[in-house]
Amino acid sequence: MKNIDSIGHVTGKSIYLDDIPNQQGTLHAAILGSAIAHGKIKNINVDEALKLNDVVKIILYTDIPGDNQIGGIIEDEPLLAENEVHYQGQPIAIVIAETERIAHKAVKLIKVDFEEFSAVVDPREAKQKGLLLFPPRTFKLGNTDETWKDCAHIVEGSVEIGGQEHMYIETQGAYAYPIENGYIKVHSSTQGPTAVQKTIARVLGLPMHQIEVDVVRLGGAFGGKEDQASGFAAMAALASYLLNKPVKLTLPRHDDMRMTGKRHPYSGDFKIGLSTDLKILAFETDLYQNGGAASDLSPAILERTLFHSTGSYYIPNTRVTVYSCKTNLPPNTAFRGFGAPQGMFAIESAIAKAAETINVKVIDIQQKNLLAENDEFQYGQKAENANAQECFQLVKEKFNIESITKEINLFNQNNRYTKKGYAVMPLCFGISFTNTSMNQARALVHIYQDGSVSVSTAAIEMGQGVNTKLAQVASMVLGIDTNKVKIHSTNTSRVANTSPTAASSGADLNGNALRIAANALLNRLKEVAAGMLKCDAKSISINNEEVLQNGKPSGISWKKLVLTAHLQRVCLSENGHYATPVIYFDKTKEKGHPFAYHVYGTGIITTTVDCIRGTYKIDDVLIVHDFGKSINLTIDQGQIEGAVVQGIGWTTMEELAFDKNGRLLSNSLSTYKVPDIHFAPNTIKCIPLETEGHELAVMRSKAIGEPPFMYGIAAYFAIQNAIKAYNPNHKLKFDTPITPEKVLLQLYEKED
Ligand code: LUZ
Ligand code: MOS
Repeated sequence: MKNIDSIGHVTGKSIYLDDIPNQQGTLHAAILGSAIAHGKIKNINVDEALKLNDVVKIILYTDIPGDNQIGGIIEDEPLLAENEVHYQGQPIAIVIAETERIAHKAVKLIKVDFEEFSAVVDPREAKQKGLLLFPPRTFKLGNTDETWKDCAHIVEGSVEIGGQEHMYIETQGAYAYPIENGYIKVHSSTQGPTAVQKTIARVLGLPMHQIEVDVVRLGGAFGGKEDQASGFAAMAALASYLLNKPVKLTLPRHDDMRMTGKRHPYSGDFKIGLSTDLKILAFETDLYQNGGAASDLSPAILERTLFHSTGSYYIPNTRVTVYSCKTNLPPNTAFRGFGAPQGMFAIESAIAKAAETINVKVIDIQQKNLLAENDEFQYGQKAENANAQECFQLVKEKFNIESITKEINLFNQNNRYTKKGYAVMPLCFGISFTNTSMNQARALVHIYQDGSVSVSTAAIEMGQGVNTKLAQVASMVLGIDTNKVKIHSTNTSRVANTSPTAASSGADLNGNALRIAANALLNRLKEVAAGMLKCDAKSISINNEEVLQNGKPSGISWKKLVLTAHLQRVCLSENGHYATPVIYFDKTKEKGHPFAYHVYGTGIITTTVDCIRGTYKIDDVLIVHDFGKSINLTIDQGQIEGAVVQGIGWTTMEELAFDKNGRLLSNSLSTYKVPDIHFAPNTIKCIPLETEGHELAVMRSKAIGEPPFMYGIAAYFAIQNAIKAYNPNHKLKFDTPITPEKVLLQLYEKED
């Protein structure tokens, strides 16, 4: 089935936030962000700005009627700066004007006197100075201290892992307007409508039921709108509330890049110990998460790093600690993978360095240590339906890794200034919010008397195709065509207390809630049909919009059945609730069963490096991936392609640059390069692993959003291997992103 949005998207008819027609009298907002990364605000002078025609109001923190606080997990983030600023771009004031242009012009006329303090941008430095956002956490399995003596090889090293700009096509924004009696409606480009509703209620000092948040779809999010949309929506709502007028806020790209947090850069140190036969016996790592100036989602992201710090491997003795370091960068936040990519890069680095030191093949260490059934993770859960080894073996066979190796070696012998390399990345990603309470969802389903069906859930459509999957679930359960099903906007008045659409779990959680609601309706309709046919409801089924009795056509259509039910005063609406069973986590012991299931896969990436220029081309991405029983392989393969390219971008070309004063240098698309179609790999081939899927995955179709991002890690090591082919002195480096500039330096580095 095609993505139900495909026609709308290619004809430009799909509605995004900015396509919502402005009401008469709509005002526009622009934000004054701090010019410096750290300092004291001595004075703010708005006189010149206010003199400008069509400027309506300038809002400071003193205008906030409720709490000046937007911290979602920890209360450490003001909506508008009070007396200090902690990152460049930190919102200080909101200008409201008749037009967007005037609002931005007025922003430039506001004068702020600062006393500038020195900034900290490096997490290791922050850690040394005792600047932590919250206490560190440690996960342990076995006993590393007692194991080192048994290791034949012990290798140590460190990693520097870069962050990543989300670069959603649609920037942050919101449109807020008063309805009546203090009730405010807000359209927000958010993954978390309830987070937006809650934040606005808090900032305005209102109960949540005075605020309705509605989301049709987003032009991309990638985690950047899980939490950070809330502040911007609160600014639009605050202005609307104070002025009793509709207010629109759309961040220009430049503001968005300066003001919003990104994927966390991490620094880290590792120590890995192996036996003579290449079994990893012990692994220790200390990771320093660059949290930025406020906690945001960092506590949850830190947790996912801990969960995934051993990658797809079973390591009987493990000790991992992650510190969340407070720096003068925008608060870093959720980004596809949510801390897992950084953890996995660290373990892959440790394995690569061990292979280099012992002088064996990386894939031999990888394959020897892959998770097997019932292996215990450092968080207590056991691997079930562990497909790690199967995926790895299949990749080797299906894509003939021996011939890839031979071809690359031959190429490298025959080409002096062009070198190829490849690397393999096995994947194991846990599905569920690591915060157990977030794993719940509701779906409101109405069957109208003409037989058409309306569905509302908490799922946000952000281009990933969740609405298409939801329509398929309703269609599969009710036995009707997908064109009978309309997936409506996500709205806090229809579906309340929503978890954000995140953690790859949007389709699982909302799809299961929908399945439950649709099943309840189906059972009611079966009773009605049984009454009409004077038979047992057990003999009734619905298929192709026809009522079947014992599998044979009964002559009753779906339409007729629905109308009859309505005339018999049977309720044709249902609210389904789903809470993932089985999962729990005990933070006092750091043990539990946090994930409903794991997604497995293995990817190979090959690359060609131009050894004169330092540039490179990603050639092929070859994957075996465990989709379970995919209900929409077209959408899932699309997610593989997008995630892989984004993952490659993260490890290769996307370089966030801050100066030592914490000012963002890579603040536009000309200085922050993201993959385009020319950079994208020549081929991305993905073979689905044949499995039965998992019962906790929606219709046994496994979660897809984040896991394939991490295949991109292979691009980094592929390039390292190509550099090694050119420069025999090269010692592996673990410093992402591996930009062409770094490649060039490493190609010609003499000694380490
Ligand atoms: N968001 C969140 C996430 O709040 N908790 C998670 O565990 C998570 N995992 C991945 C992506 N977003
Ligand atoms: Mo996310 S990183 O919002 O699943």
